[in-house]
Amino acid sequence: MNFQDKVAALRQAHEALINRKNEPAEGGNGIYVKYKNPILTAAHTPLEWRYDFDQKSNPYLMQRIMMNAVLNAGAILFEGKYTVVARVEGADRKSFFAVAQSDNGIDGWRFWDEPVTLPNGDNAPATNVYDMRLTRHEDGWIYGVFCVERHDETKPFDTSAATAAAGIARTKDLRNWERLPDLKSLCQQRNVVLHPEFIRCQMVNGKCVNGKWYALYTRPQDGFIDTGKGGGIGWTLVPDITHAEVRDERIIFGRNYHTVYEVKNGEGPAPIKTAQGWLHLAHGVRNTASGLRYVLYMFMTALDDPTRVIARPGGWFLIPEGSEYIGDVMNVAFANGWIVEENKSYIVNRPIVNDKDIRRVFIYYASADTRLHVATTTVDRLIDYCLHTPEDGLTTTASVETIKALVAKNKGL
Ligand code: M1P
Repeated sequence: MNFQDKVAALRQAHEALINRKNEPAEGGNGIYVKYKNPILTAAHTPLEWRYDFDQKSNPYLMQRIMMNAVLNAGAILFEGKYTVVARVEGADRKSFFAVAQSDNGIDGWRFWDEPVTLPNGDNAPATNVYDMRLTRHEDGWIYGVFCVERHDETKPFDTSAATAAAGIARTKDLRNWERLPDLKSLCQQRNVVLHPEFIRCQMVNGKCVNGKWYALYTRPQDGFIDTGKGGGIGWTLVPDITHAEVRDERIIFGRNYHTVYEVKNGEGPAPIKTAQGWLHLAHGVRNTASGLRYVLYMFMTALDDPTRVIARPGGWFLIPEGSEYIGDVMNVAFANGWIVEENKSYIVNRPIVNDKDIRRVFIYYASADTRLHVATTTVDRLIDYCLHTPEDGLTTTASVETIKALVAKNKGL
């Protein structure tokens, strides 16, 4: 094959991959539908990022820049398209952000021509950035809050010692990003999520103090890997997002012995507002003989107080299954993006039908830190899941009693 034919074949195969239709996977649990194919992989990244198409400088048509993975993505509806800002990781282990869009949220995902150019602002340069949570805030900006990783200069001889902070950037068009100062915090933070609404009432000694604060979900950690005494999903209010600092941080959903969030517990994407409360998707981590296991779980908080947990379904909600299990970091399901469908006029006008919130939800989750998938469901199903899945009773006895109660109910039918 001559050079031009090779280029044509490469382009044809890439287009075929991008245009491949996705089908619902068989089976399922009635809560959500998974799909047969991942929506984005390293192979979906534009060929121009990887190949030098100049025959003179690349006569063998070799990949000059290799891509390793496409994973944890922030997600948003943007100009009528399902849009993710994905974590793309190159062969050099450096992650960067890249925008990809689809018309239906399930297939046809295509990256924009270039990765995101993220300015440093006044912050020290980062070695690595990842896991951007997107929040369309009521102040009119789209915020991206992400992990900023730097070498820990207090340990010059430890080449894997790192520090994690939350970087904050905002945009109106996903092309031009204004970088704000990193979140100031006394401990390490790398799973920080901006709540979409201002908090206008802060309870102090049982009394409401009126104001207008940005609210951040945090995940305080003593070390880069070690959680230490860091307790789980935290909450902090910030008067000025352009100088964000964790002053008062309290844990709203902690870690717990022998649960799926025993070792780490962090908020996933920004929560979804529903008539019955805020829906939260989060990750829980436990340790096993084969390393950390990351699963997704859900909870709900009160509409008038996003810190008050009102539903705590027990156990995991979504795990890596089958081939999802395998990849760079085995046994990991991670999500920092979901989209609730709001752009269809029939849904905007009639979101509640027969007491059910029929808006579709697209959950973007990555498996094994390697590829990005979608699972679809509805707001109503997620509420039903949260309100009617039994809580974790925290002991074997309690779990058995919960199962027996269900058996007895079924026998009585
Ligand atoms: O490898 C699993 C995850 O590990 C880190 O997550 P966390 O900070 O929650 O422990 C991140 O590197 C994340 O991207 C990755 O999916």
